[in-house]
Amino acid sequence: MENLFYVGLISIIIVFGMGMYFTGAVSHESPSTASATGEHSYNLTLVITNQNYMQSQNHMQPAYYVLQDGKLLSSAQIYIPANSIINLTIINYDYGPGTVPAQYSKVMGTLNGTEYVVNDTNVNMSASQRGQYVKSVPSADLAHTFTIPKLGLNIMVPSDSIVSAQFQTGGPGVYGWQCQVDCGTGPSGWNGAMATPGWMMGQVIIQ
Ligand SMILES: [Cu+2]
Repeated sequence: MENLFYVGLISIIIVFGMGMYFTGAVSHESPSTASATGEHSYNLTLVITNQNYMQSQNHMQPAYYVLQDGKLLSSAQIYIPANSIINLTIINYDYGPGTVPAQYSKVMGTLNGTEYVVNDTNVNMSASQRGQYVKSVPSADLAHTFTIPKLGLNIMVPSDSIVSAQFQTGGPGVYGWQCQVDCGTGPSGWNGAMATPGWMMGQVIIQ
């Protein structure tokens, strides 16, 4: 009985120590935490605004930004850590609808294959409207996606919503991200923001 007590005590000390180690090791990065298992996790927050003037198109266009340290930064290059759980939050001030290629009509590549969607968060929110886990979003409600095709990651972003999801990164690498909803300019809707880094596409650098 006494032995069990010490085994338990030592386990607690080891787990606590690892937690402190990981917390300390990542404290120079923006919001990061260590999960109960000691696995490195990282909070990535993206913001989508509309009505950004794009000079080359002479047109207002939607754009993704990275929210970091209280500032909106370009999404042309998004940095996330390797071998980590990424806690992704997308705050979307834009509306749809738009069309998406069939292969991106469902949530993919997240833990449990779901994402958590809170609609209409800026007004009229009540406890009963506080969001739901979904595996897809009807195209009538869809404004954008955050998609990393080569990683099989597809996050669907409804109009005027906040979306959260978790996904796991592997080793280091550079991957393209692209919104898959035709929210740009031109006959296909794939010009303008859809074809411009830092607007509806860019790179994800896993390091
Ligand atoms: Cu888009």
